[in-house]
Amino acid sequence: MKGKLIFITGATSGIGEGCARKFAAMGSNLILNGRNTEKLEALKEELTAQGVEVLTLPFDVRDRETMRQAVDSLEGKWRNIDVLINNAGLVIGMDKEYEGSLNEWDIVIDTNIKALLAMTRMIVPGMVERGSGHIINIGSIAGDAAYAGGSVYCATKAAVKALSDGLRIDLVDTPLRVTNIKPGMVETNFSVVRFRGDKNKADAVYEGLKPLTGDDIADVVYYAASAPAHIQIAEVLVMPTNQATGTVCHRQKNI
Ligand code: NDP
Ligand code: 8X3
Repeated sequence: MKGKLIFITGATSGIGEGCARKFAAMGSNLILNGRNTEKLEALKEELTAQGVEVLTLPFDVRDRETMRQAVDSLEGKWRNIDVLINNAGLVIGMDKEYEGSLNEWDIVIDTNIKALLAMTRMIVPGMVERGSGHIINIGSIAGDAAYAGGSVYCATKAAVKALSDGLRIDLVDTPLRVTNIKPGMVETNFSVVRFRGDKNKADAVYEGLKPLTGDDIADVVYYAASAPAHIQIAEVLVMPTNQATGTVCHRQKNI
């Protein structure tokens, strides 16, 4: 992966940040997206000090026009993206489908589905033209089955599965690869965002078990990206040892 160019959406935290560090450690160059410009610049400084090239591309992935301008602004070698990691995503709340806020769900749907699709639509044609590329979507175990209070989020991650599978079909006559990584519980800022900043509620999600970290998922993403060209890791479901499904896990008192 040395010298390859990796474009990561949502690189300012959690899984995306873990991926940035992992690929940089392996000598890849990076285009890093997120809305928090301060965090993006700090990460750029840290990773360029390790000898890789980093371009920050701050934009809100829900804003298609800004996304278009950002992608169009890429020049020369920065256009030759080898791996697109569609990672930016979130959930807000744990509301019932007949009670929650349509406005909040718009944010979730626009980020998790429409932005992922728009990034794919903008970046993949160049990959097809160059005859190489890998699209890695961060789906979720939540896309496998709905759980209480997860209706809309689960639907968005089911959509990520369908979009990944559909893209794989559309690219079957090319050397391009498509991977859907489906994590279970990963302790990041995800639950803090879900519970609208309530850290206690967020911490309770991981109580009594050892959750995965963003770095754990980055290792899986890297494994898929660095597999030999004839191997397409289509899908990976990865969860903590004490998690069995989206809703079944074992918690102990002293962890
Ligand atoms: P974090 O909250 O730690 O990170 C989310 C990242 O997405 C941040 O970098 C954030 O950056 C970015 N982001 C959110 N909205 C936007 C936006 N509109 N435009 C640009 N960037 C955006 O959560 P995770 O790292 O856990 O989440 C990453 C992905 O992993 C998500 O798709 C999530 O659904 C998925 N996932 C997470 C699991 C978990 O248990 N944590 C399990 C399964 C899947 P910024 O705020 O700077 O814009
Ligand atoms: C995040 C994992 O179980 O909170 O995608 O939905 S879960």
